[in-house]
Amino acid sequence: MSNVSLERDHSTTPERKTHIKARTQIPAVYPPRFPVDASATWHNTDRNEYTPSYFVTGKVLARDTTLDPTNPLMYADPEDVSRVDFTTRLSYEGPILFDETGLPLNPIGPTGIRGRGLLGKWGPNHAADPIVTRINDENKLEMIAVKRIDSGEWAIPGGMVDKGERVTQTLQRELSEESSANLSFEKAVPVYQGYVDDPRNTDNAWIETDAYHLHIPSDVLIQLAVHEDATEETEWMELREENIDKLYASHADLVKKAISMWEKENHAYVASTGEVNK
Ligand code: RP5
Repeated sequence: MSNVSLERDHSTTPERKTHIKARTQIPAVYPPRFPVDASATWHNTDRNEYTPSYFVTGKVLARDTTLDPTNPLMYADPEDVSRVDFTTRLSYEGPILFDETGLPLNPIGPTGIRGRGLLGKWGPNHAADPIVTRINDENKLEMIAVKRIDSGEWAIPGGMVDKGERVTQTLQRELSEESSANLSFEKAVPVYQGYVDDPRNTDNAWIETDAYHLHIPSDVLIQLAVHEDATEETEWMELREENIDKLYASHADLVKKAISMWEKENHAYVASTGEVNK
């Protein structure tokens, strides 16, 4: 264990990340979250008054890699956190902090639920998000989007980084599994690395992502289709403001950042209707 200090106080630093869904939303199987104020940090939370439920799903416990180390379907840490080697676990948010019982602490602050919930790893759970855009026949910017089975929300076709996988491989694999599109991300533009405001996050397990943007020429033929049990629907979604704002977790922020970088690079302007002006 590398650090037990709780001195970092994100509430007063300008880089405090969005932490709304991780405090106020829950997947259907979670117990209610203990109420947590928007300004709450580990620094200013009274541990005697803060008494959230502890929750981990049966699926996470059953997928413990130590139960069957050679089985590729196993992805979760053991429930006993003292068996996890945190020296090799990277968080993009800085050194991982721990509470007095050895549980890693969400780098942005309390979430109102302890344990891992639906997340397999104690601490950061690494994901990758492929933002694929093109300009459609109506001169509007559009993105490959998927409708998630768990929440019914539209999202970037992202997913978790598998053990030993490079992020560019995850981007290609997840896009293909969720939308059938097969594209290389070797030349994609890095957009964001860090904490994601995901409704599955807990005090002790959270998602961090690597988001990349790939803008493809309009004449590249791409057939979209849902395959595997990953998503309900997939489509080219026009990047109108109201579509972007409804995206899952932190995806609206990721897409907005990708658009703004693309505008600068291409001396272009994308209107709130998605229309591209060069
Ligand atoms: C989000 O969860 C990430 O941005 C990524 O898109 C996604 C990964 O989880 P799964 O799609 O694998 O459930 O927070």
